Amino acid sequence: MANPVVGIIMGSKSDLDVMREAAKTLDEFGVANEVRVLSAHRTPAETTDYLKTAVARGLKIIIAGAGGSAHLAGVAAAHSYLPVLSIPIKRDGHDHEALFSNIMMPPGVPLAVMPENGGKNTGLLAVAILALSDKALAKKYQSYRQAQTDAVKEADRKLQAEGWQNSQL
Ligand code: RP5
Repeated sequence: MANPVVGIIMGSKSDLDVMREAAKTLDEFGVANEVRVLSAHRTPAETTDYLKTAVARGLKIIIAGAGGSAHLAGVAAAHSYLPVLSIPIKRDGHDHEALFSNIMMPPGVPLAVMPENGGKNTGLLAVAILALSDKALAKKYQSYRQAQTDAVKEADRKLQAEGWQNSQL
């Protein structure tokens, strides 16, 4: 995508199912993004280079997803002054090690740690941050949020009208 403002990086191709939700969400809001597989431990040189050039290339936010010991988000925060939103990848048969690793960042280098496998909400948070300085994007984001409010109010209105015993909600 031309002139990306959000860089989405993941430690392995096996993280893609989660990370594509972030990319899809950004696409839906028309936020230019790029998606890369960059591993903190398997491709450290490429990862470092990507992060060190991120600001010069116009990126404003990094979204980083990794599982296991999940170093990638911390490395991203170390090599760039950009805000880093971390998605801890929770794999089947594994525990919460990525989440715990990410939330244990010592004071001084912040990570915004999102829900495990929370690709969609992480994309939305990136939209909300960018919307602070983009009125058109802010309008879209507000409409998106309002649509959810309207849907819940409509569901409640129907429930009250039909009664929970009969409702096909
Ligand atoms: C991490 O290890 C990756 O982010 C991935 O979540 C996990 C497993 O990687 P693969 O062995 O599936 O490549 O570095």
